[in-house]
Amino acid sequence: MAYETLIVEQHGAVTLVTLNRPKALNALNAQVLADLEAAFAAFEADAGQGCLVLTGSEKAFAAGADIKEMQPQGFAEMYGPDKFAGYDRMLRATSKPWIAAVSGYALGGGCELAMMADYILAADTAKFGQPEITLGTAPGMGGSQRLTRAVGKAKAMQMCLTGRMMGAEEAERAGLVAEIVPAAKLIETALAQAATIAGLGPLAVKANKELVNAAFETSLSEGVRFERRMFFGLAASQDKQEGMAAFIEKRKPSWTGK
Ligand code: DAK
Repeated sequence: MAYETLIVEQHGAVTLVTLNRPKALNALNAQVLADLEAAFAAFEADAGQGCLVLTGSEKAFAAGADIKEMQPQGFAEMYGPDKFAGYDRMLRATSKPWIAAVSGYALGGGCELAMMADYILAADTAKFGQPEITLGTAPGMGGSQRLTRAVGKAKAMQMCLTGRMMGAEEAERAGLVAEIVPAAKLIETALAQAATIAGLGPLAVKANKELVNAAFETSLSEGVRFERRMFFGLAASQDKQEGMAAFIEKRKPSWTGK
């Protein structure tokens, strides 16, 4: 399928989605969201695809929501159609993992989109920020919440209140990104990590994603209880028998997703 604002390619069991509005530094408008929702739905529905990488250009992952689209919009134009609620729908509907591979600017909605990923891989050129305050507004796609959980109150508050950007090294130190790689190696590294994930047992992959995400929504004791129950559930899967048998027999496991 062809998309107006995305380039979508399959690399084996990995879907690579590239934001493609170079003249607007990949600013997120209604068309980008519609395209992303469709591309993620296609990825989720395709049993042959196990992990997705979302990236932008060398200069910008995404420089935010499209300011030119938003400038004339008031309460009715946003609250009426519940502008950008599609990102929540997209997240809820995606049970398979996806990685944000960020090079250059990830600002405002761009930073928020990257933080929706299961993890962020950053080029050494990456710059993260929530500069909405400089436009007279505030984050609206989870930035104040996810950034605070990722880097803590002090840095999140400072970034939201001043609009300053955080470079890749600071972002890694603060826990916002999993790893920094040279910009020229970003896509190659992201695809390799995604291929590793896609090559593992799909039930275990889904369970691990669900478990880590549960840590953000539950108390510690409830989370640990949920984890133990999930572990028991996985014990009933063929893939768990196969994984352990393969270890004992010193061979590669053959996953069935059952
Ligand atoms: N929107 C629209 N166009 C943008 C853009 C943006 N966010 N960012 C850049 N562009 C466009 C520029 O206007 C310019 O277009 P032309 O003037 O050439 O037509 C082109 O991209 C190149 O940009 P620059 O000439 O500015 O490039 P520089 O290298 O000089 O600067 C920059 C790069 C990233 C520092 C700068 O472009 C910049 O500051 N951009 C804006 C960053 C920003 O403020 N982002 C936050 C946007 S507000 C919502 C939920 C969430 C949100 C909204 C609603 N709901 C729940 C309803 C999110 C809001 C935001 O993200």
